Amino acid sequence: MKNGKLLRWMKRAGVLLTVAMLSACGEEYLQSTIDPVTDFGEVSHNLYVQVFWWTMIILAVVWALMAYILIRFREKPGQDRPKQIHGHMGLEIAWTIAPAIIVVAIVIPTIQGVFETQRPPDEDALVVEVTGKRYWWNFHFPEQGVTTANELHLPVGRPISLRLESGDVIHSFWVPQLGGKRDVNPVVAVPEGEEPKRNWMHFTIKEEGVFWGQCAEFCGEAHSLMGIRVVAESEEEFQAWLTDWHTPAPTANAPEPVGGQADTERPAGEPGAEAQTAVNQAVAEDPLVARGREVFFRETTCVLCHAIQGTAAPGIIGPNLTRMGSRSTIAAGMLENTPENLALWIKDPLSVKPGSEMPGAQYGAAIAGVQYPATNLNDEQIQALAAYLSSMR
Ligand code: HEC
Ligand SMILES: [Cu+2]
Repeated sequence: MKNGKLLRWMKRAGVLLTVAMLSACGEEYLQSTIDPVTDFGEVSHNLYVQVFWWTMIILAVVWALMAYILIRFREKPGQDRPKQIHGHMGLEIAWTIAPAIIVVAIVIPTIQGVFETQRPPDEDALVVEVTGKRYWWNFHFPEQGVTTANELHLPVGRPISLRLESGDVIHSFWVPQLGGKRDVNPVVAVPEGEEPKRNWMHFTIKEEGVFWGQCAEFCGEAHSLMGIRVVAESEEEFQAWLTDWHTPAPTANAPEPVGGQADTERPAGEPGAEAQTAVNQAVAEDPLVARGREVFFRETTCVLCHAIQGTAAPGIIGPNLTRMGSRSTIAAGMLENTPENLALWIKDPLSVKPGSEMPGAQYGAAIAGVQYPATNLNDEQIQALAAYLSSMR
């Protein structure tokens, strides 16, 4: 390449690079590692910042030396061969000791950080048992008696300890703004009386917000589609969410016929009239929702795998669907939670998430070696199911 051509090419590349860099500004990054919101996240972020500045110092020193050498020792016209040297004790010592000091300066805070983030759980911490499964996340609050999936509500300003374990293969829990990745391992059997080894993760969240994460250990076909959302909210909002979870959504169960007189009208003023009004109001619910409830509990297999708190649905193979309508996404972050998308998911989950282990209308699924049949649902049943699940907010 001629010099002029090379220069033009470099100019163009420079412009492109600048445009690319500028266009990266101002975006919202859902999984940023450089914007920690917990003490745990800050430990690794501070380390990252320290190492960054060390490398910047090294870069500056190397470039400064290079510039000095290029100018100071450049060949001058008529110059003799420069003095030849072999080895320089002072230099050898300097370039051995300087990097050693830098390595020690990085190692000390690294080891401190490892111990700080691997400590035993705090006594008063809010414990959440996190179970990674192909390809979704189960979140169980043992003290609060709450089980939910994929969307984890947590309070800010309180120590939290996540106990990580896998229901099948190795996964890794990673919500970058909360902190580093941590392996989610299957629990290995131990002699009686011993506590099986599990990984923990401890942090206190400092900011409200929704923080996105992702399984970070290859676990199978839909590994990259195994998202996590952490909803960090105030203590009051978190308590309200717990209470909601324990209170069945108004549409979760069929309205109870009051006093066994559900279908006879009573004129106002007569005994039982008030109860009758209540029944009539309850019966006025969306017929599609009522139909969906009927399909869910009587016409298909959903309850084999899914539970809904406060109803007769007991399944534990798939995600707990309590207050499903209030989740913002479906299937570990794959779809926005709308009735249309729910219908799509129930009909044909593999079209949404290839590799998923939920059976569709036309095909079954194998979970842990057990084959579950296709649900064989028609579109009317599917629309109704979607309306029922959406109604539970
Ligand atoms: C054989 C067990 C099984 C059956 C039967 C089953 N599901 Fe699922 N379901 C799953 C699994 C496993 C997932 C998680 C899939 C994933 O995200 O990879 C799931 C996910 C879901 C989700 C998404 C939950 C979330 O947290 O986003 C909904 C909604 C759902 N199922 C509804 C239903 C309905 C309605 C039926 C009945 C027609 C049904 N499922 C039948 C196993 C099952
Ligand atoms: Cu994975």
